[in-house]
Amino acid sequence: MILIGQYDSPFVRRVAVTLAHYHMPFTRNPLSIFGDAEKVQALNPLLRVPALVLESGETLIDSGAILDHLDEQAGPARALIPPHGAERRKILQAMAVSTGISEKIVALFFERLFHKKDAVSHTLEKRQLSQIAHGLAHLERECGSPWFIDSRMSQADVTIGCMLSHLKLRMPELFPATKYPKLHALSLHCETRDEFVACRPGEDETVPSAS
Ligand SMILES: N[C@@H](CCC(=O)N[C@@H](CS)C(=O)NCC(=O)O)C(=O)O
Repeated sequence: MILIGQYDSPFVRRVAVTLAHYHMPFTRNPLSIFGDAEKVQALNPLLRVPALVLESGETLIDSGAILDHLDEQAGPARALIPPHGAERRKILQAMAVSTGISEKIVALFFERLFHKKDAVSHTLEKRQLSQIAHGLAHLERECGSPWFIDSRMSQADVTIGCMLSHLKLRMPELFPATKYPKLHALSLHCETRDEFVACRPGEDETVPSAS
């Protein structure tokens, strides 16, 4: 399998961490959504990462759909999302909030990157900052210890861990330790795991300047 995309994307990274967790071998093509736009769009009409090229040559897009396939391959006993029940619902809800926060961080980052300071929409910026803060407060309230659902690592941890590392990379000022102590502990817990360490963004995996 070939994973397309850079590890500074929380969506790419959660797929990579999941592949590593399942010990599924893969290689990576760290195409940039900016520098390699034509190549990325040939794989995904939406010009987004991640994409995953399977052994069969089939290409999957969207991290949620890719994770669904990986869980199916791993089987219900190993899957990071249980096949049914209250735990499954709780994990899926946490993932929905977490990916929603990541979408807002990416949108806000691009809003600031591609506009001159006085051209940034402060109405939109205020709304996005509120969505991020309320999303984080919700996850902080719901978070267990040492994992999100207390006893065992799930896809909620992978997705939240990758969302938090991306937030710390792009806008650390939005994540004060005193305000979100449980999420800080969860992030540290995740980042000591082998599968997270194996998928840290390299120094060359950055977004280019807007010019
Ligand atoms: N729902 C998608 C979101 C993927 C996404 O937004 N990826 C970002 C990188 S962090 C991207 O490629 N953005 C480029 C764009 O939308 O123009 C997923 O889960 O894969």
